[in-house]
Amino acid sequence: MAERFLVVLPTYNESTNLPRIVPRILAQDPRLEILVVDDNSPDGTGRLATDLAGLNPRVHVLHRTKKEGLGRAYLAGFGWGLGRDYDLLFEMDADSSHDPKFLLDLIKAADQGADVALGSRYKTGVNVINWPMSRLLLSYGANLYAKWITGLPLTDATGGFKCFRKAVLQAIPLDKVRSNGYAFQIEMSFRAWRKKFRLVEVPIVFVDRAEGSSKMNRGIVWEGVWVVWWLRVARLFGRL
Ligand SMILES: Nc1nc2c(ncn2[C@@H]2O[C@H](COP(=O)(O)OP(=O)(O)OP(=O)(O)O)[C@@H](O)[C@H]2O)c(=O)[nH]1
Ligand SMILES: [Mg+2]
Repeated sequence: MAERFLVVLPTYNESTNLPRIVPRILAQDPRLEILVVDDNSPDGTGRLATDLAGLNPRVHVLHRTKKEGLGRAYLAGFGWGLGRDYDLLFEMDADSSHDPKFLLDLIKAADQGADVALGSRYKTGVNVINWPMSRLLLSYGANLYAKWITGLPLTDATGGFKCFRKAVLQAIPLDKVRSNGYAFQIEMSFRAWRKKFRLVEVPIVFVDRAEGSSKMNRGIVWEGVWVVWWLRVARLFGRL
């Protein structure tokens, strides 16, 4: 059977961005489909997603009742996609920070044997556009910290533009994944790495969102601070 790919696109108040990004994703490769996972956005993004799904059979939507964070949205989307037997499952932001053209690089890395292909902002220098220096330092520092504590061999462990081979998501006990913000990205990659899957980073350029507002908050940063220690300890005791 022909290969099928699913881009899981979590949204919370992305009504300006969603209708722009969807056709750009679909144009990259005919094997790509999209699952919008909307947490009942007050700005009506969910209704827009339903409309887009009605117009194109390659677009699907999962409505959730309340905002539960990025990690929960992805886990619900992965469950949906695994149940429908997609071969590759992608994570991608809907806020236009992730240019759909890099999907082709992720697909290529998977074709060449990567089990997890990860878009990296820091593999070839610093490829971040329009972030204030404070935000860049936070992200860059968080990555050094995560690498130092967990040993995860990645230049960008907190990035959210990724491609998982189906077998990886089947091997990770998704009901045990506990983190939800940027730490969710670290935890997923860490679990895949511990299970000896092949992680390959591909360089991407990240552009700060032009529309809508950031959902980043202090709780998300603090979660990252302790989750890396939990991963390290769990690894020490052979729990991961
Ligand atoms: N369904 C769902 N989507 C979310 C939630 N939080 C963030 N998102 C979406 O996830 C994607 C990435 O979010 P983040 O990058 O963490 O947040 P952000 O608002 O883009 O913040 P920046 O890192 O400042 O760009 C965007 O498409 C958001 O709309 C949530 O709780 N539920
Ligand atoms: Mg963003």
